[in-house]
Amino acid sequence: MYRITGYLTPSLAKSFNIHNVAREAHQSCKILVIGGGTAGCTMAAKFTNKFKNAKDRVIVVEPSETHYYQPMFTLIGGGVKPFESCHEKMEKVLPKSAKWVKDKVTKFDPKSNTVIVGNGDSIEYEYLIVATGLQLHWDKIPGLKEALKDDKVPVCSIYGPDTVEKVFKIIKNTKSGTAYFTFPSSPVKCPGAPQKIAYLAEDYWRNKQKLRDIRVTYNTALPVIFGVKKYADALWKICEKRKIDVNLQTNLIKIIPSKNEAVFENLKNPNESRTVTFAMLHVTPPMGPPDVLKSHPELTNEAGFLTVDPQTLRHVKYPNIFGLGDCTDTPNSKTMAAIASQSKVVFGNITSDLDGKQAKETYDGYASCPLVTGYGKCILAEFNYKLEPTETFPMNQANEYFIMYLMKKDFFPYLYWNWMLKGRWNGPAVFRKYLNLFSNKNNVKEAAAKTT
Ligand code: UQ1
Repeated sequence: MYRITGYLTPSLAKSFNIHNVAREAHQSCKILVIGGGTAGCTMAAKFTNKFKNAKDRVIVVEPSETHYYQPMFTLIGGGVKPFESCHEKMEKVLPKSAKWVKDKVTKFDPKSNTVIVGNGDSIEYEYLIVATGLQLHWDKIPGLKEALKDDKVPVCSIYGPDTVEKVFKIIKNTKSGTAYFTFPSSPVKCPGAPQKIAYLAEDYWRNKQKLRDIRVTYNTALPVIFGVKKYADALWKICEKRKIDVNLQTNLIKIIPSKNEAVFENLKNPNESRTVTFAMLHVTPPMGPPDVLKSHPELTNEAGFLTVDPQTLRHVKYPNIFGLGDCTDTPNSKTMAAIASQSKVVFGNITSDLDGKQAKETYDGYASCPLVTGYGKCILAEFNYKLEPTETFPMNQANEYFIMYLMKKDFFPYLYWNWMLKGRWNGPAVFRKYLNLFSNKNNVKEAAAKTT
């Protein structure tokens, strides 16, 4: 068999009558982006804008046909928004002048600045941006996959495009018994979402006057309800007032769909497990880095997350590799708002490198989480690496506000599709600085000053 590396396209191969050719094309670009999710699309947009849409300077490797606005999944699960509101064709969201390689990466070769994709093609880069996101491990909980597929079993999850539509159907059908909402013992994307859906379900049953017969429990593997004390205090009060039972260090390990039973382990005492019968079970699946990162330990930490400097987001070993979004080992909360801030840092630092200047953008760990606490209510949590609140608006954001709910429902999606995916949204740091001139949030003022 011939092995042709170079410029022989399949049609040329056909016209030369060469068969059985292992086609191995080689391409090269200035900026190679791995992943067409939020982080990948945003970075591709920023660089195609910079290169004034010059063709093929930016290549994006992404196998999926569809791009999802995942923050909408909570509201779809709560019956507030239709499924149609959360997705778009990948070809429509990737910048026109970026080249889309519709394949997945199978190998990183950072020493030769090359990656190999599924069909064997190699792509050489000057700068590599890794934005693969993380992987959902539905199969790590025995019984979960079959329970999700079975319409008669009240098990659901807002975490998958294929599973999210079942959530509201189950909320509507639940009449009596105990509803369990879970949070796994792994890093997760949007760590607020597992409890947001619990609040929405509880509010739905409250409005329908079903709470006399339904008990709501939130079961988290974590030792806290939320990582930032200010918001955790507010959330504990909400749970107490609304009689939502919170079980900490409680981890779902198994589902028995035929009996509507779930098994939880007690992480304080791993030999102890408890089997319960559920009226509804909302599962947040365990998550982890994608396999392709796990198989490249020179790029990752022990768990398989890309090792980048937490401030500059530059890879710790390879200076022309950057990472952002859910695939990195930085200790921020994995949210879309975090990506908005990170995108400015990655763009700024690569641009400085290209211009021969000192790279000086730094990321302070900003993340934010619109914690929907019911229909029409939301706490807008904003914080940094130090878990200090870094609030944008001149009010106490630990309180529930209707305006924050409206932002979550209507403004952030608009911001995302029209600004962020076009490379024009860097998070609220600039607004925070000016809006806080009118408030006495001193800690916020200091944090805002540091982010500019
Ligand atoms: C944000 O920037 C963002 O990205 C578009 C989100 O994603 C959906 C958010 O949820 C939030 C809260 C922010 C932060 C923005 C402001 C104005 C606080």
